[in-house]
Amino acid sequence: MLAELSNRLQRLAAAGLPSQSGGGPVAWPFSSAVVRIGVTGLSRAGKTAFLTSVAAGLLARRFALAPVGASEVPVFDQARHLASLAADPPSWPERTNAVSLLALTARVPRGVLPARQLRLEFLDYPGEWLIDLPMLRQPFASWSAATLRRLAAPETAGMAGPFLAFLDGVPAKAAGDEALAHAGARLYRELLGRLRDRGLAFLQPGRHLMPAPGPEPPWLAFFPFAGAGALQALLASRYDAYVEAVRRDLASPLFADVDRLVILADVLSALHAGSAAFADMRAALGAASGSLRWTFSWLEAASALATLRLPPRVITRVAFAATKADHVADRQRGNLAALMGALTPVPGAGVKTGHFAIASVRCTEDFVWTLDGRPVSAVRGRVLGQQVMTRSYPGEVPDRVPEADFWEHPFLALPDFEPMRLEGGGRTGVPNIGVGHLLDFLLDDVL
Ligand SMILES: Nc1nc2c(ncn2[C@@H]2O[C@H](COP(=O)(O)OP(=O)(O)O)[C@@H](O)[C@H]2O)c(=O)[nH]1
Ligand SMILES: [Mg+2]
Repeated sequence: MLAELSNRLQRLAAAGLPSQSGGGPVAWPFSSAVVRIGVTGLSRAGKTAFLTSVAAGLLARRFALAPVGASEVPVFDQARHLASLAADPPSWPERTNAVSLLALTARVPRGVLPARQLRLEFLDYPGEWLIDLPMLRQPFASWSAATLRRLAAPETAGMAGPFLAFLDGVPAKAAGDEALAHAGARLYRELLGRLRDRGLAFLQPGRHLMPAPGPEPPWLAFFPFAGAGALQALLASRYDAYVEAVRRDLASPLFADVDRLVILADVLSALHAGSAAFADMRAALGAASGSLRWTFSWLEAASALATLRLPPRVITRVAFAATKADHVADRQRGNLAALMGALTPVPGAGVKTGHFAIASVRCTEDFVWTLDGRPVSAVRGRVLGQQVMTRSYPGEVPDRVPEADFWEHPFLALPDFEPMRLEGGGRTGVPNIGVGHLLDFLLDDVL
């Protein structure tokens, strides 16, 4: 316990740097420091591509992959992901699930002081799990009411048919029957999967879509229900257990030690998916950003003291990044970053916030395309499995949340581009847009 406490104290002192003073270099008394960066975003937002590119870039400088010790989090498989990108023809890293950890170290020179051992830990954390944050402040009854209200909206009501029909057949005072609970949970989970495939993002509970590793706990078998009998009580108790697990997760060293955060979102695909999906992504980003405000209650602070553990560190820097920005030309990327800014809530004072448009793994080059006699800034690249170059101009990226008339002209689908060929197996890094800029923002005080 004491060793753990002193360990955490040392980490706090060494790495929990800027915030209060508004940033700026801090004199570090210790000869080693650990900085943990959470990288989050919904499935397909581009987390794996981002981490692969970041790691390749840092490895090409003075960093080395570090052992992760006795960590219980699976290791981010950098070598395999980079090998996919370096293959001929290049392919995208395989889909990954749940959490993983990438650790890198370097000796950082410090002028007259002795060089310091810096350890960067990047935590690949599913955004689906952060979308559960608002549930922490909602009892089962109000969560159910809000969720059922959203499902009844015209955009989703059609897809929700089987689940809503099931609910219609269940009496409000139904008995707490296990088979019924499971049938409802299964229908609800299938519905969440369909809504996700439609491009919707604000889907709770997130662990239905992105289960934690290991056997499924029985309390996952719940669904929104507005009744008032034994079934309602059973579902409510499961909901409470679920929320408790979310709370534990956030307070665990895994997430609680994160002091910087990168939130990735595929904003361009949301523009293509249409206004409902776009509004939904905005709600999801708002929910996930709740983690920035995550602070311990007094009760938790007291119990932290009692167990000699420090309350979690506060997140001091956050980068919101729109990914896959190589789908639009350079001229549009400023708008994309501005749009990302318009979509994300302003965190509290003391949090340094930046908005970016990045491509972790660049696939295209810019070129001027003459469409209907008018020159437009477009991009071209090789589509997966094809030999010829494909041109693409999905549309004009708005620099703010679009007005209703924007949706009258569809924003086109993004082609599945193949990554650019890597030189030397990626040993000199991965061609990208804006990743270095983002890292400077995130780590300029420690690098
Ligand atoms: N054009 C382009 N596509 C990207 C980029 N990053 C990711 N993608 C695409 O998005 C998919 C999902 O990315 P991935 O990193 O696996 O997302 P994750 O589920 O958040 O880990 C990839 O397979 C690519 O097709 C990028 O920088 N440019
Ligand atoms: Mg992944």
